[in-house]
Amino acid sequence: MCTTCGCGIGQALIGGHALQRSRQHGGQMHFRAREANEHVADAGASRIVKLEQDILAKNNGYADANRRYLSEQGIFALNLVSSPGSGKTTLLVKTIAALNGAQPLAVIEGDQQTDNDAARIRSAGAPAIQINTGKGCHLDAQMVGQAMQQLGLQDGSLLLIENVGNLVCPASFDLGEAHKVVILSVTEGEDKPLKYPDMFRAADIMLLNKCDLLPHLVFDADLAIEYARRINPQLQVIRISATSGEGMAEWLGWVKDGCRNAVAAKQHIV
Ligand SMILES: Nc1nc2c(ncn2[C@@H]2O[C@H](COP(=O)(O)OP(=O)(O)O)[C@@H](O)[C@H]2O)c(=O)[nH]1
Ligand SMILES: [Mg+2]
Repeated sequence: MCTTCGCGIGQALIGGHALQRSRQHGGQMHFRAREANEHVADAGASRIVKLEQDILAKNNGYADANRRYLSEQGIFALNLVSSPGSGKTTLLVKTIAALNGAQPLAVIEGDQQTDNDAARIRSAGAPAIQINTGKGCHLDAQMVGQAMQQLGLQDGSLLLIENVGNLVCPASFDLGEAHKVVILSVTEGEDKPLKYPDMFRAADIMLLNKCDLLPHLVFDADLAIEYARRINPQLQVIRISATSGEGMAEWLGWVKDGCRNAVAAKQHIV
């Protein structure tokens, strides 16, 4: 359970044969105790829903401020979300190398502990701020706003935000980014979009990473994409390999278009 956002508390459904058997074999006392507990749980759940709404409303205020600032500076911000280990930092390092100084950019790294990823980004030649969320399972807009101030972003920059590796909570938290980019790697199984639909609904683009490993795995890439589009029919998909470079040109083209559009939109504001 998430101890910072309280996400999902009271919403769990526990089912299956084992539970039905235990209900049938449970005595009357046990059943009554369950009902009483359920009432307490209902009251608690409604308080938690209110708490969740308050947390998200507060976050949305900070996200709006971030978005306003980003659009006024012509900054294109992407929020990279995925399970741990799908290849976010590797992709960022390769993206920084491919852009080769032609595009001003900066990175905000989110992890529960360590500044390993920020160190990897700095070694690749880009400024990076590490946010450690401790028990927290996601970045929020206030943290990102503070990190943006510390970075002192140049106008017309690309801002790459690597969220905490988690396919659940980061879906709910708007950081003020232009797009959420969900990364699904081919080692994770085709069904993740169905199991974690909120994230695939919240994203505008999915990078199907580690495609270099497909010859060695039992993984149906077409099926994974079909599942993702079942959740989000508008989802754009690029098949990539951050290590072999497959699909990187298409990804970089998409990023550069976004940067150009952000700068053009800024000129409209002024
Ligand atoms: N084969 C293969 N491995 C990859 C690829 N991208 C990342 N990896 C590996 O996946 C592991 C996790 O990568 P990392 O970038 O740290 O993932 P993150 O936790 O999402 O930031 C590392 O061992 C990477 O070398 C890829 O495209 N192909
Ligand atoms: Mg990482």
